[in-house]
Amino acid sequence: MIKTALNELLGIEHPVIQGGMAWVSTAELVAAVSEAGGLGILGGGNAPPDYVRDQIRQTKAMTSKPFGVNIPLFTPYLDEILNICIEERVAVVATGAGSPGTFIPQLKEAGLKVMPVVSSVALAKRLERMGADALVAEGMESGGHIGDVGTLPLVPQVVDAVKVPVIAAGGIADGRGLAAALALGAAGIQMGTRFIATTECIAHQNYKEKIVKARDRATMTSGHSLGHPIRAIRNPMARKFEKMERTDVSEEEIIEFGTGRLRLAVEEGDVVNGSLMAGQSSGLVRDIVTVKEVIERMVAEAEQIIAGLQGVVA
Ligand code: TUI
Repeated sequence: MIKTALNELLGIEHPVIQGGMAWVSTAELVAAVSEAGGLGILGGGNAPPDYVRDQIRQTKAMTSKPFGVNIPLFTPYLDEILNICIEERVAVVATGAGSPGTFIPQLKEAGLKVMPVVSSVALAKRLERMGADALVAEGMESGGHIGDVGTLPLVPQVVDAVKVPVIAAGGIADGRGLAAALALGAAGIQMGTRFIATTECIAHQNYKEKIVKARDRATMTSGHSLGHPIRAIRNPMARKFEKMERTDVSEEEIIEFGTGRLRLAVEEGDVVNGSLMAGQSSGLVRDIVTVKEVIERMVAEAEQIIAGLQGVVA
């Protein structure tokens, strides 16, 4: 049993969170994670409000345990989705890709917990002041939209800067990562990539297999010139995107080229033209197993490591 401030704050058994992933973390995955004692988070992406409400209801039908909804701040439906989360009494609202400062009070008044993803100390401090209940400190090892600081230096700096529980994310896929995160002062971890390679995740089998086959240098970043770097598994699509950025293709054209690529990979399994967003932890993922097995293995491994470390102190 690994118990931190996070277990009580979120009403969960293990301090293990499944990061919200657009098109990937649907009701099936989210309910499985929450049922297994972690916290599942629905990926809002830029999906329309009806889709999000339907996913919330489907998740509720599969689990009575707490779960969250991730709202990326670039969604064109921000107000509607916030209202849906309040109406549906979702336990936790997670945010990403921007600052949720202005709407934290309305969510808290409605009794929801707010757990933003941050990739800098400055934003962590600002959001704690504005009422965030916990913060996910996400390093650039993560998949999808990323910041520019690595997990190992970012997490302890955020821990030093705030009092609320800090959740480490980016580069974590097993019990070694969980033990390391706790050693850095984190109250728990969040993983995305590891949860894609599970039987419950609805992502196409081709996507899951790409993660399992990936080794240490399998991912690359692109989108730096647009101000929104993205990490994904290196494939013809990612290479072409990066090349377009280095030539004089207009920003609009590049954005249009990239639109819909994640969904193409997740739903059609197109590993050539789709965007296989995944983190550097892909290299650590060796099998496709159930969510329960991922969590149980990880917690058992971390417990063993932590107990074994006693022997290192002379
Ligand atoms: O949000 C993510 N990762 C994502 S979102 C996403 S959806 C997408 N779909 C298609 C194309 C592109 C994206 C895929 N991956 N992670 C959380 C995260 N948030 N990482 C970094 C940040 C972040 C960055 C800047 C949070 C706040 C921030 O604030 C800037 C400011 O306003 O101060």
